[in-house]
Amino acid sequence: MAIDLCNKSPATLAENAPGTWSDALTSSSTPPILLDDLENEQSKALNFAYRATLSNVDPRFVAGDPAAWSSDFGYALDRVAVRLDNRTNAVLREQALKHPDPALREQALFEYADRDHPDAIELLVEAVKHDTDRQVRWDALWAIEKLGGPQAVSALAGFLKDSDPEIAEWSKLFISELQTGDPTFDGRSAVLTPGRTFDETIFLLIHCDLYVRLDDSNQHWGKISLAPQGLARIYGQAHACPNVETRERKLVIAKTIEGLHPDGSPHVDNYLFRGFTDRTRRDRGNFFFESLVPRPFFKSGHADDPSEGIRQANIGFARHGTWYLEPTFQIRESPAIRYVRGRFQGWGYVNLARVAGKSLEEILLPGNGVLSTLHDPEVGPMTNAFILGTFKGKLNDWDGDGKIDLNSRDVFSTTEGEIDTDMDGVPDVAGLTCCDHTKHQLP
Ligand SMILES: [Ca+2]
Ligand SMILES: [Ca+2]
Repeated sequence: MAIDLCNKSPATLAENAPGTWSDALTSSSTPPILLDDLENEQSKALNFAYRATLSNVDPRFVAGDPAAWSSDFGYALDRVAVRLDNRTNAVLREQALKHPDPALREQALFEYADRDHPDAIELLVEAVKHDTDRQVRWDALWAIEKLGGPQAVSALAGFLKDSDPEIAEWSKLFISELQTGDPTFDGRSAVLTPGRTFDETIFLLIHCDLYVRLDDSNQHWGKISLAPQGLARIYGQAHACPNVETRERKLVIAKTIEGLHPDGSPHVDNYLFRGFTDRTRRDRGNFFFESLVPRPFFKSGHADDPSEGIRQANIGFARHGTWYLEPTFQIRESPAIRYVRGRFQGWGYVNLARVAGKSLEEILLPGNGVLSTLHDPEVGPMTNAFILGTFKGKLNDWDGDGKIDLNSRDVFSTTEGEIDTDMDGVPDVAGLTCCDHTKHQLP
């Protein structure tokens, strides 16, 4: 979450003197959108009327109840937590562009951006320009959006005509979010893959901060910021899998970890969420969803490693945000979700003995971190990480035929979140939502 605070403090703004939005955006490829040009709903959603007041009045006039605006636990922890990644800035810059592993290049980029250095956008632009991995490229674009401001809009504009249509569309989308709060998309058409369990399989980019309680005093906190590919490697790559008829109250997040099972098969870990969705607007839905799933908790802190014991526990997780519908993509006469964004929060266990003194290469391993719960007599006291972050997902053209693929991604889940390896809609084992570790144990 801290990267979302970067570049926005009064001190930073005073020092970098951004001037006016229209003076800062002079390129014809990204003409400035003025406040007066925003739709009423957009400026309301961005709370501009409130923020614009802040510079002119004593803040106490507009503050009111601090319970409503200064209770963000993540931001409170961010102020006091020490970085567990202690690489120097020079090492980060080097690894961001040159590390052979794309997940570690990306991790270095996000860590550098999280430190709020003035040249962070420059470094991210270098990566988007030259990296050979498209995920590093679109994740770096997202980090630029998080840093925000007109400098970010100008940087993103450099990729509007990228030869990779997803890079070009992400740039367009992020620019629009920074200028108006709402996404915009390109004009491609979409296709449905027949015979799939889900109407849509939306690949999610997830960024999070793990705040680790380092001892019982509650006075020492560590922070690990995970970029999307590093998070996917440890906890699994997630896809949101909505079906039109049920999406406003029920959703499967299908997750797979690669490289965990000795036989090379993906480790499947599916989460069924339920919740509320506000549908007062035709073009979008605001949602708050929660999951509560039975899981074997590995006391080693490593998925599938039973060496320190296992406890069956119920793991909770919350996600909330907004999805946007695309009227030109129709599924059974309803518009498809083209884009989703939001925040999530959960609990985890980091085995500190297992990560202490290790390099990031040794920590960023498949399954090397587990989700947890506070509501279990054995697992609860071990829980030491508060996990919170943001996610974004848009539909992509995955096979490069020029058409956006609504549901072509392989996700191994039934509509109830049960594992379905052959994707025929029938579960492998009724009620089983996470791979059985006794069949896939680590060597
Ligand atoms: Ca396609
Ligand atoms: Ca099946």
